[in-house]
Amino acid sequence: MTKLRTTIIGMGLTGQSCIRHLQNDELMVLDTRNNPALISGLPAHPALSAHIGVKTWDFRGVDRVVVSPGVALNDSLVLAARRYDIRLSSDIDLFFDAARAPVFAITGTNGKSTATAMTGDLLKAAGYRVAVGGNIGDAALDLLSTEVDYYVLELSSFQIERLDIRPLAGAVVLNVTEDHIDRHGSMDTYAATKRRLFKRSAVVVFNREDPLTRPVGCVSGRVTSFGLDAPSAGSWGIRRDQRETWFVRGDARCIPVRSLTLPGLHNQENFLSACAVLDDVSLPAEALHHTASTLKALPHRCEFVRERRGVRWYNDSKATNVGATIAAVNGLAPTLGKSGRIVLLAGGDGKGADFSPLVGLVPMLRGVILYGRDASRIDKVVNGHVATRHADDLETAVQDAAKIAISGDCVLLAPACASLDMFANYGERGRRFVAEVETLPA
Ligand code: UMA
Ligand code: ADP
Repeated sequence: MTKLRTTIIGMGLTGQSCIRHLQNDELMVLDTRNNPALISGLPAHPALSAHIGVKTWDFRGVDRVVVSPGVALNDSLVLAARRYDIRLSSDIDLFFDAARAPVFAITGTNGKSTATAMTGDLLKAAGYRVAVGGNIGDAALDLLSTEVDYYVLELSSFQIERLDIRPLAGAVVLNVTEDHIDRHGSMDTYAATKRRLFKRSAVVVFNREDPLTRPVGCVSGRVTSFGLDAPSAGSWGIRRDQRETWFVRGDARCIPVRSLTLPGLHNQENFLSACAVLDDVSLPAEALHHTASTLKALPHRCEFVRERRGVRWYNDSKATNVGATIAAVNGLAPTLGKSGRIVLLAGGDGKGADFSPLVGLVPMLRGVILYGRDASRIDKVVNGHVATRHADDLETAVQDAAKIAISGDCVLLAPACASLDMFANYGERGRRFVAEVETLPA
C-alpha cells in the first residue's frame, strides 16, 4: 500500500504529537524558524525528513498538510500549499478522526485552562476515566486511548479557526475580550471563531454577562448559560437565601459557593461553566463538592510566591491579555486591607491590543513597573493616574517593585501581554519572576 504523504508545519508540541501519531505516513516536517526550540527532541519515525528556516516550499505530490496553531493561515508556506489544492488539517482534526469517546471542548479569552481542569476534575470525581488536554498543554493527539470515557479539550481560537467542526458532547465559550487581534484582524472575527464550537455541540454553554459568547444563527444542541446572577430554569448561576449563597441550576441548590477554594468571582464563573457543560452527565452532589473544595490554582495563575516584610507576592504570568490582568487585580484587591494596594508588573508583546481598560484598575494600584516591547504603550494609558517606572528586564522590575511596595500591599506579575519578546513562553517568564522574588533578602 502506498503511504500517505503528509507535511507538518511547525516542530513544536503539536508537530511532535503529529509525528508520534502518523507513524504510517511518509512525513516531512517544516519549520519557518532557523532554530526551533524543540528540534532536538523530534520523536522517532520510520520515514521522516525535517527542514528548518523554510520560507517557501514546493508542495507538489503532498497529500495533506497539517498546520500547527502558532502558524498563521496567511503564512507564506500555508499559502504555497493552498496553491496545490491540498487538504489542510490540524492536529485537532486528526484527533477527532481517531477519538472514540465523547468530547467536551472549552474556549474563551480567559479562564480556559482553569475551566478545562475543573471539567476534567468533576468527571473524575464522578468516577469516569477522563483525558484532559489541548491548548492547556498536552497535545490532543497524545491523549488518544481506548481506556477513556470522556475527553476534555481546551481549544484556542488558533485551533478552532482551522478546525473542521465535529459533533461535541458539550461546548463552552467562557468570555470574549480583546486578544490575538494581530492574528484574527478584528474582535468580530475573533468572537465568531470561538463560537464556531457551538455549531454541532449537544450542549451549548454561553456566558449570560458576555453578549459576544451568545450563539448566533442555527445551533442544533440544547442552549444553556452560566452567570453570577440567579438563573432561569435549566441554566447555572448563584442564588442567596437568608443563611447561604449557593451554586444553583435553575431553582435547585447544588453546593455552597464558599466550598470553592479558588478565589475571585472569575473562578466562580469558571466553575459554573464546567457544571453547565456537563449538564447531560449525571454528577452526584458529592462530586461537585469534592472538586470545588480540592481545586488548586494552576501554575502561573495568581500563584502565591512568598510574603516578605508584610508584602505578598503573586505570579500571574498567564495573564497574557488585558482582560486577564483586570480579573487578576479585581480578584486580589478584596484580599488587601483598607490601605493595601497592588504594585503591578506589566509589559511584553501586546499583540496589538487596546490597553485603555487598564486605567479602571488605577484606584487599586500603588504603582506600575513596566518592561518589554510594549511598555510605553501601557505607560501612555496609566501615566498621570498612577506612578510608573520602566525596567530593562524582569529581574530589575522585581527589584523596583520591592522598593515601592509597603507593608499590606501585594506585588502582582500580571503582564497583560504575551511573553514572546523576552521569554520562550509565559512559563519561563513566571519561573524567572519567582526565582528573582525568592532571592530578595528577608
Ligand atoms: N513556527 C513556525 N512558523 C511560525 C510559527 C511557529 O515554523 O510562524 C514553529 C516554531 O518555530 C515551533 C513550532 O512552530 O517550532 C511551534 O508551534 P506552535 O506555535 O503551534 O506551538 P506548539 O508548541 O505546537 O504549541 C501549541 C500551542 N501554541 C500555540 O498555539 C501558539 C500551545 O498553546 C498548546 O499547549 C500546544 O500546541 C498543545 O496543544 C500555548 C499558547 O500559547 C499555551 N496558546 C495560545 C494562547 O493560549 O493564547 C493560543
Ligand atoms: P486561559 O487558559 O484562557 O489563558 P487560565 O485559566 O489559564 O485561562 O487563566 C489565565 C488568567 O486569566 C488567570 O491567571 C486570571 O488572571 C484570568 N482568568 C481566569 N479565569 C477568568 C475568567 N473567567 N474571566 C476573566 N479572567 C479570568
